[in-house]
Amino acid sequence: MVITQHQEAGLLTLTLNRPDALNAITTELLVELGHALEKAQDPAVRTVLLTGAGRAFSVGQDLKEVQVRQESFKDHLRHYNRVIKLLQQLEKPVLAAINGAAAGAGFSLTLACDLRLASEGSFVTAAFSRIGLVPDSGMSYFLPRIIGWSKAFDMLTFSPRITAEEAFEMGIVDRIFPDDTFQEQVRAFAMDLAQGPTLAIGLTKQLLRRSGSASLDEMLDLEAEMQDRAGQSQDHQEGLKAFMEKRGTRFSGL
Ligand code: LHQ
Repeated sequence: MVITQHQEAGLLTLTLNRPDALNAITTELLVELGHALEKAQDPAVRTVLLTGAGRAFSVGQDLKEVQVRQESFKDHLRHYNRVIKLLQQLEKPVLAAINGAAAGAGFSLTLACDLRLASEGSFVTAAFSRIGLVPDSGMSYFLPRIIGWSKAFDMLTFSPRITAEEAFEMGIVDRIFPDDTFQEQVRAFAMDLAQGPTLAIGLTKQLLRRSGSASLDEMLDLEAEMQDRAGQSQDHQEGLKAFMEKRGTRFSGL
């Protein structure tokens, strides 16, 4: 298996598991990741964490595999695009834990997640321009939305290595944890999130996704629709009750 899966309470951790190849992405890896993300639609999964085994998150497309490819890049990219859409469509928070280098489509995978947690020593790089390619797997969509057009153009044109600290300052990375406690701190963060009001968080994610191309009128209508759904949830009842009783919440994600 090139994707390992571990479920603990509501937290599903998916690990890109080709550490000897710095988790370079193969078709097999994309197919397995797609299956795992489809299964993650199960309501018992309340948060998904995507990370890499060994010293890298992922160095992107396995450039050895792509040299012996049978299909066009356009055809090959359908495997990536499926995974990117699944990450976005999941109605629950999806975290990327960037434990080392995230390059090319490896970086794209992290951008399709809702939050990026980085280890101090990690870095990200677009990489595509260095081999004469254009960004893919959603990078040209997400990056300008996260950091703005000019900064995105700069990163995509020059492909510098952006340290975790620089990425944090640019808004690419949302949390940085020390290398030696990275795994424990990521786990604690993700477990905490998995016990949160994940139904409402999933609906919030949908709202943000739709706001990328909708008008204010459309968003106001959609907010009202989503608020209706959230308002009927057990989590809303629990939130209200906990507030009245002046105690902590025990959300179920239902
Ligand atoms: C690799 C790779 C790699 C194989 C390092 N493949 N071996 C999809 C499909 C269709 C069209 C094209 O687009 C795509 C999406 C893409 O992702 S295209 C972009 C692919 N990725 C890259 O171009 C990144 C290439 N790698 C690098 O720039 C560096 O390796 C980074 C900056 C990621 C890491 O640098 P270092 O930490 O200094 O490591 P290194 O460069 O020494 O690499 C270690 C080994 O890993 C080395 O092998 P070796 O046998 O010499 O130890 C590299 O050849 C190998 N490796 N990336 N993508």
